[in-house]
Amino acid sequence: MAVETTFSIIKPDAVKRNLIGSIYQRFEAAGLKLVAVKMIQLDQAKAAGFYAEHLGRPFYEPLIDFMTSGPIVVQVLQGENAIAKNREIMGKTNFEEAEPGTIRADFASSVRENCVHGSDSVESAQREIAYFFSADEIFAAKS
Ligand code: RTP
Ligand code: MG
Repeated sequence: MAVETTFSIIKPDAVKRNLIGSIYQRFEAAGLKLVAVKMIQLDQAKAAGFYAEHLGRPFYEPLIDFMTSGPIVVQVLQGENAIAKNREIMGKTNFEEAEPGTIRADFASSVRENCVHGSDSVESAQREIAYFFSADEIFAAKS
């Protein structure tokens, strides 16, 4: 298994509900290292660019409204198999189908307000990391 980096968001619902520490604890307990971190507020354009793949879907506009509704925390996670491991810790998009013990099963309040985002492939991880972080903001060990 390779050491990978992946991109993660703690969404506005989780920031509002004081879940940043609980979610970070799960990343660290799973062996994922935080190598870049910041709190930001997305505007419409930045959120639309991030979710461009979903343009035209019925959930797109409410998703953009939700993602711009308050601050988020963005981070880069590094570890063995980090992309799949992070998706596993997050649980399925629909919290009602997520495995018990996953972030979404334990904390999400709806399909939309599901606490976290995680990259779903090597390509999306690269694109998403570059969308939020410059090279000098990332403290990842070079592999
Ligand atoms: P994410 O991109 O946030 O990591 O989540 P994901 O891959 O599990 O889900 P995706 O299909 O990429 O959808 C992106 C986000 O849109 C919201 N969503 N709402 N039917 C709905 O109301 C619906 N479907 C998706 C969720 O916030 C989802 O995480
Ligand atoms: Mg996705």
